[in-house]
Amino acid sequence: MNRDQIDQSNAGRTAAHQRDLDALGERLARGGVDLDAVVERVRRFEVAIPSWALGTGGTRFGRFPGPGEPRDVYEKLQDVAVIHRLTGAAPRVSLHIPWDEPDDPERLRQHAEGLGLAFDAVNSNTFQDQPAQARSYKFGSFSHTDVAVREQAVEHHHRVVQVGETLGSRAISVWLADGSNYPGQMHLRRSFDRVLACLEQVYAALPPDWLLFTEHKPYEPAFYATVVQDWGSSYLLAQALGERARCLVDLGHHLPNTNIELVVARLIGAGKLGGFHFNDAKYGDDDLTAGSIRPYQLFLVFNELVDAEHDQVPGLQPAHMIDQSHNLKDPMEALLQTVDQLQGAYARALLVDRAALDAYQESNDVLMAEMTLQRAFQADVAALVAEARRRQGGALDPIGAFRESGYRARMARERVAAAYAPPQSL
Ligand code: PSV
Ligand code: MN
Repeated sequence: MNRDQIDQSNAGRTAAHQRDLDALGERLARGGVDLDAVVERVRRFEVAIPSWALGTGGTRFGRFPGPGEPRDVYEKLQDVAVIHRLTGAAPRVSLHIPWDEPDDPERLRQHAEGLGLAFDAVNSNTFQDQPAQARSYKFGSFSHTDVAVREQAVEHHHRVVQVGETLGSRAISVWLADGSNYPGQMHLRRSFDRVLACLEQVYAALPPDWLLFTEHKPYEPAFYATVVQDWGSSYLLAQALGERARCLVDLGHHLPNTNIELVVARLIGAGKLGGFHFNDAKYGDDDLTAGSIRPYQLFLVFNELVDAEHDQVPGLQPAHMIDQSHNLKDPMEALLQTVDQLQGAYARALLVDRAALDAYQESNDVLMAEMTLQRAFQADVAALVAEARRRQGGALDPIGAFRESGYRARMARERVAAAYAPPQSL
């Protein structure tokens, strides 16, 4: 994917785009909104691509790989570079270790740099056993009753941080599968204390400019009690660890009907919002494309972020990361669609008339307060987002340009389907 291909793809779309943009600009100006200022903020929006989302995911029933999928971490970076070129908004990769552990981290860092990419948070994995591993995580890692298992898990985290340092990462995301399937199996208080004690060791050994993110999840694989099951437990851990420990909100990690924007607001208020794993869900941790099932919820989450920015809440710089599993869509197309959805939700949140909303809230004008949000949510921001991408050197229509480029077909020829099977995403 080169400059010419993007320019060519944009050329045929420019005239119609300009007309749409002018119409939107005129409509926004009537409401006192400067289109250009909003475009500039959307232009600066960035999100990290997870190394585990470039290959087809799967369910426990099967996986249906597509042609031309990446076979190693270098090919994954090649795909991310294409996504970044098309969107101008995906300059970082979040690596899962050991799934995508590089043989030579320095070489991978240089390779990424050559592609215009860098590394976001590194992810640890103590939810699976690895081939040469001495002890099993079957009954937990940080919460395990056997101190030797806990030590092994802590050691793994030290290694992940070490790899991340070479890559230039500045954070580690810790999601633990630890939990129990049956009442009585696990001591509910002691298991939490053991997790905290292990995290304290990881936190104490972090480089001084690093953050530690704790990620909660209510169930799966543990079906009775997960140790870090909700934002309350995550907050307790982050609070006990210290200033550089924050909570990570994966949008798919909540029980049905949880008000996720309220969770986000609480964490912002407590100074503990570390970042996001963006995705969407209908039932559980479905890892679907962001905005595909509950677009209003995604908008309301961004509304909390923009509102906090507007109030200049100190120290708020949440990491934007995607965590999805693409079982049916071409993973690259699904990621292009996701970046667009996130930019769209952000753009709509920027259109909220905050002064009016404040006034309606103060005067208890329920209907107008709600309508102020809905007006922004219902705005057609496609041209605005396309313009932000164009100014970043990206494509007006990333999926159109991707299909026209024939990239996937070329990869299908070049990446001969060796026996490579990416790890099944959880
Ligand atoms: C767990 O379901 C999770 O959300 C964690 O972030 C893991 O790192 C990721 O999925 C693995 O697919
Ligand atoms: Mn996640």
